[in-house]
Amino acid sequence: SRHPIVSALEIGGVKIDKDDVVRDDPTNNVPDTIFTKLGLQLHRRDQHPLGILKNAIYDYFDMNYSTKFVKFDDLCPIVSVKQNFDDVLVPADHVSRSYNDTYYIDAQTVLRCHTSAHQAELFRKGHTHFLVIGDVYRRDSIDSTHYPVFHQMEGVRVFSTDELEKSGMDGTSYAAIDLKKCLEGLARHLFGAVEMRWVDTYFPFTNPSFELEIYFKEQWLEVLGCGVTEQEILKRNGRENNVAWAFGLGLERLAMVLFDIPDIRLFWSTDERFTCQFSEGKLGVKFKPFSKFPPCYKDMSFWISDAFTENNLCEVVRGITGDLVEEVKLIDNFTNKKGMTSHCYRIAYRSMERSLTDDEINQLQWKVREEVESKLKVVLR
Ligand code: FA5
Ligand code: MG
Repeated sequence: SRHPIVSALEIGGVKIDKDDVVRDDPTNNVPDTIFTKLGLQLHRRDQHPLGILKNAIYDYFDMNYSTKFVKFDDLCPIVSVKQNFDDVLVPADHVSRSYNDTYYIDAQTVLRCHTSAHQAELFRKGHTHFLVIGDVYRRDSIDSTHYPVFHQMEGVRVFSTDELEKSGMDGTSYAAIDLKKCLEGLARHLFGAVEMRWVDTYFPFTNPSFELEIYFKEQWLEVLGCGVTEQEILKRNGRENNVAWAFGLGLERLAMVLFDIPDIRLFWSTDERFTCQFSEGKLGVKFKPFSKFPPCYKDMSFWISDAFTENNLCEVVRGITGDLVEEVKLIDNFTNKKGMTSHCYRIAYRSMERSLTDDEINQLQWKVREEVESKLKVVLR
């Protein structure tokens, strides 16, 4: 493996023993491939595109606000279910809480799926202007813009009652306008001119809520979610009379646009031909692909069972192929007269670093077929 296999590590003052984490516990769904990512903290490397981007965002906030945004980039990614979900008002039946979407260490402990997991505690500590940067974890689909470990930056600003009064506006409208201004300014700071648009959306912890999309490679790419903080969160954490905004941005997504990085797997590459292209403080250097290797496609059809989910499929594929898988895509889906449903998935294999042999790919595909059948209780066709 290219990554250090750790058995014990300490992050943000919390000690984690691998033997405690990866064990035969039905409430634990953290595979080894994910565990080995803990503690790597790509966002704290000043030469890495994510570190360069983080520092550029820090600069923007330092330059534009007289009140300093306090920065946290070393908070432990292992958090309680309460921190990750309850504290930000995620309803008890929300899909994001499921074992299909989130990595659970045990029934009460998860790998944070967003940096919003730290909002409540930082409000309680009295912070009014803060940024939280960290690795976050999600069971998700596989393509060039999704990876099960990625990085987010949370930004939160609490307005003083004084400022709100002076504005003469209602607090929510005032905060929403200020939030959009702040993030549009950030986009200009990072990109200069770029095509972007706001989309209304829903988050349990903000109202109203928005997403910002940037036009990249002939598509709209979602780069962040944000909104005006739900009053209930402020109230519970000692800010009864305040109004606040919050955003959570996907660092990889922004870095892909900024540095022209075509595939999210590259952020994990230790290949010098990747790493040597970036240097501290240099924003927007365009990445030059060291060579283009062709993808190889393999299709696989099976009758699904009720318990089948695409996230489970993706995890099996990722577990076998590691970063050699580029995309897993449903290309056919039908139900026969007996009510049996068939799915056909197309798997794209491609290495970012070398060309793969037919033999190598065929062997991977056979292993994938075997494990998909045995682990996911589907019937191959
Ligand atoms: C959130 O995670 C909210 N916590 C953001 C937020 C914070 C909203 C504060 C309001 C207030 P969402 O699930 O949409 O939202 O993720 C935020 C961003 O993370 C996305 O816009 C995207 O840029 C990035 N992202 C999401 N999933 C992935 C993934 N699998 N791989 C890479 N980036 C991802
Ligand atoms: Mg989203």
